[in-house]
Amino acid sequence: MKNLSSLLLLCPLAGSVGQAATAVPPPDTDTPQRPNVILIYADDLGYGDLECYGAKNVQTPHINRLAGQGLRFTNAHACSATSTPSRYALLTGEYAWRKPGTDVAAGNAGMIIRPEQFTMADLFKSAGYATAAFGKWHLGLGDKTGGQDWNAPLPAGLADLGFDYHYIMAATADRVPCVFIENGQVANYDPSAPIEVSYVRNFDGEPTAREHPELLYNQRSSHGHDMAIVNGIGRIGFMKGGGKALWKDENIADSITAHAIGFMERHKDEPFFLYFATNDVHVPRFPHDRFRGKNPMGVRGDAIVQFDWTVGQIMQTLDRLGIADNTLVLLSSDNGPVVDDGYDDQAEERLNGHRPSGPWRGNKYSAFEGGTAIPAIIRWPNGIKTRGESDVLMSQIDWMASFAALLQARMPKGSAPDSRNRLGNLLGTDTTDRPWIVEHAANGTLSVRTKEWKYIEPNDGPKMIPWGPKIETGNHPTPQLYDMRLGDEQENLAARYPDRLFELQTLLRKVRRGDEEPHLNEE
Ligand code: NG6
Ligand code: CA
Repeated sequence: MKNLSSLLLLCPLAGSVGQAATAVPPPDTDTPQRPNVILIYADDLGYGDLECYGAKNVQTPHINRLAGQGLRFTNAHACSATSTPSRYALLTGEYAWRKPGTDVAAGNAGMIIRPEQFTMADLFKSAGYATAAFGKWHLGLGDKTGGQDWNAPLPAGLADLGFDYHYIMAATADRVPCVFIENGQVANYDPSAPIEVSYVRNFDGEPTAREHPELLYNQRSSHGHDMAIVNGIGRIGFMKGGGKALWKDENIADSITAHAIGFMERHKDEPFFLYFATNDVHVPRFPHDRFRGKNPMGVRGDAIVQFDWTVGQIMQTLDRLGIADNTLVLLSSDNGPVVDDGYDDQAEERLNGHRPSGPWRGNKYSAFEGGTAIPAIIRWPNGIKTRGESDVLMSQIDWMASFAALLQARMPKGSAPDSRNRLGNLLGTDTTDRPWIVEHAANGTLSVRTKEWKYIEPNDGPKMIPWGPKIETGNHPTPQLYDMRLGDEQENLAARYPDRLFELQTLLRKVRRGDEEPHLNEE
């Protein structure tokens, strides 16, 4: 990062560098300018779901191009096997399992990241970037769970977490309220249809999906999702009102993409940070007509294609605005994949040999690798000279400290406590593996992964997810140790390598305790 620091010395007013300088080439053309950063964060997109990761039944040409012009990571991990904790860790640099209340959030959850915490958006904002969030939020809004008045400005929200602008869904598409929130207020608010939300009881006169499955004209539920009905789809939680503010699931991708493009156009002359979190490929999968019914795998395949289209739109915009070369695009997913996650969308029946988690055992929710192994692709033409593939061991927990290093910015003491600067890994200049990473399954089970080994702590949970999806949890009442050089997690070697087991158990104990910098014996 010598180049970047010399640039910053030349331009002490870092906030004013950015894209304004693209018109005037820097004196040393090898010197990258501070890039725009776009974090494209898919939902439930598995390691094996993209063509460039070996998917056969689905074409993803835009993401192929992105990968072809950058680095594709084959050993990258989300912090948790579900959304809320994974996003919490990504955006704060603190493992969610350290903080109570970070499990999969309801749509009326209060803010899970508190305003006083230093976030990834704060980091960029403090470095002079324009910052924005689009799409899936799922980290709570307002001060208290259930306390929101959705008909008025929310008293606390993303503006308190460093985002200058946001156009988001409060939680997931399968959770009420089914409206977009723009800068702390319901977008396109309809005063004739005041909004009420409850996760406890229904509102008088509102049909539920459980009692009126005949009203589910767009998609039926397979498990759960039997409360409010919006757009002919059953949801989690009860809701009344919304009127013309209610989203149509088929337009969600178009809508968040259009808003993100608008933001890029408005901020093309200054550095910007976009947290672009798609609804695809989470349930309910109900992509636009342009995509629906086209893929042999059914709507799950269509949703992957819609996601690829979205990525293409972002890339095209960067090209059109002339800022692609100095924009760092990092594409990834919040957790592993799932097929049937509660809607009768034929995702399971139509897989046709496709393996959403690629070679890994387990899926979303799981302690096995499929829970947290995710695609990760980075492209930054001005700053990344290495192209191709990298198998460096990587965790999203480190992206915050790595971005801080990229910006040459200091983070306040105590912030991002679990995040380490691994910028060299991201940019391909350093291929040293992170010595260990921690994975977090849906039931709270922790695992330690090194390049060679994986330890899953013992727990009494069931072998399979108990509520619907057919997924191996990875739970076992005794410790599990796998040699990852043998492929995936098949043969438990705990009894054969007690020293190795003990070493990883000790490491996990120290990480859990928050020891300064625990390391493995041989390091
Ligand atoms: C589960 C939902 C599932 C999905 C998940 C969260 C049911 C039966 N299942 O409780 O559909 O919404 O929560 O997914 O309600 S995540 O990717 O946002 O973590
Ligand atoms: Ca998810």
